[in-house]
Amino acid sequence: AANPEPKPVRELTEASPIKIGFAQVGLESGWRLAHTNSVINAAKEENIELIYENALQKQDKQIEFIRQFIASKVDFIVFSPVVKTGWDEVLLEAKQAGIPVILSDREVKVSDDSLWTAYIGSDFVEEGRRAARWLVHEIDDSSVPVNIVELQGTKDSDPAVGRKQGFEEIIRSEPNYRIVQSMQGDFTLQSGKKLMLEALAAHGSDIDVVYAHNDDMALGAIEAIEQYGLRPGRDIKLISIDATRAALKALGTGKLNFVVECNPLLGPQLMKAVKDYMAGKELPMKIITSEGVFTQETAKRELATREY
Ligand code: GZL
Repeated sequence: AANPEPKPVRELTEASPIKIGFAQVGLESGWRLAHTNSVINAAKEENIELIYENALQKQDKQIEFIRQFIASKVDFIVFSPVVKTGWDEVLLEAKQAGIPVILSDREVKVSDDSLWTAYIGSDFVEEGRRAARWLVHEIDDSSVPVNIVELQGTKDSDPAVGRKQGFEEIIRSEPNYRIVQSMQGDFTLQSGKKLMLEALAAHGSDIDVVYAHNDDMALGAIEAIEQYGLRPGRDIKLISIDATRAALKALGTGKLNFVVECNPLLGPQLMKAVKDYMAGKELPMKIITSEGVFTQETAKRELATREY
């Protein structure tokens, strides 16, 4: 038999539009601000009521907000989990309340994947691979030692775990590459600067490359390298991920060497998924956004049109 006609989840009226509870992870980076704005603007476009809460990168606050959304009987819970684990209990409460959960940007690791309905975001492992592939291609010499400092994003977060894994997967086959120091940051400019000052104190000009899990930490590292008296982008190469305007500008001035894009404009795809679900349509479990890379040559052209 043909697929049965999708049956709307409930009647939608002017007085009772779709209501989403959005427990945002924080406001830690330029990328996060663009992500938040994309979700808020897309909800407005679709006349969807969005309750936005900022959890300041604290898991217990995200859980608290999710419980508030369950109590106020929203139609959907949307969040970007600050870390991968520790969500089973509260997501079971959402499931028992019959409220679907959509993961926007980051994934969770739970015992039962029916606890979340869909994931919209990036392939973080591939982002890490792209960063390393460029470096290997750029250096193109297996005889010189390449000493790398890695600035990691929030511990146990989906992007930090994936970006580390992808980068290591590629440099593993390069015997002259070494991560001389891998440091725990939190995706903020301040953490990038602080960690880079420590790395410079320990290794100084032996550092050839900095691999930062996001632009804000790379921009902090640039400040530290200049404060130390070296030239970022020349004495030490820098690679970062996100591709915010600030990073593209640093590419344009030669202080960054390569940037892998991570697309924060997930709002429209999220609202489409919400409307499809309410119309009774099946949602794909994962919707991976398309994203590219930028070099010093391509940064300037991109800056002319980039909205974040
Ligand atoms: C990636 C996102 C990361 C960004 C950071 O999808 O979760 O969190 O790379 C942000 O800038 O803090």
